Amino acid sequence: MDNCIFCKIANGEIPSNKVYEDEKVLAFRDIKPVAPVHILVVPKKHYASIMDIAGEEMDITAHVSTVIQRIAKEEGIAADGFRVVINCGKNGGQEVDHLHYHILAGRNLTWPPG
Ligand code: DGP
Repeated sequence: MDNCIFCKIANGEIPSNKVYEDEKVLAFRDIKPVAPVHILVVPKKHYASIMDIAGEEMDITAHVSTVIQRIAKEEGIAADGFRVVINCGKNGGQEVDHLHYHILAGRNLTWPPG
């Protein structure tokens, strides 16, 4: 999508610190990390948010879960644990309107979030 920063990162127009890539997703390190490990997993297809995925395309969510498992093993964060966050909309604190999953790890994350 025009003028979408994560579309531009996904297609290589804007560089990123890449962690994993396949034909459907790109994972890269967050530019403003809030934890020692802060990775974003982004479907290459533009979905404005989790609410924008049509029922027949929902297999992307299973694929992202598989990618998250793989990254957790490769980053060495599976044993100590981590958090996966999808911010959605205004109250969810979503700033970039292209669906992305935050993987946060490397410190004890508090609950509830702010
Ligand atoms: P959210 O609030 O869930 O929409 O989070 C957006 C995240 O995206 C935020 O943690 C900062 C990150 N981000 C924004 N622009 C860029 C960028 O150009 N490169 C990278 N690597 N991360 C970005």
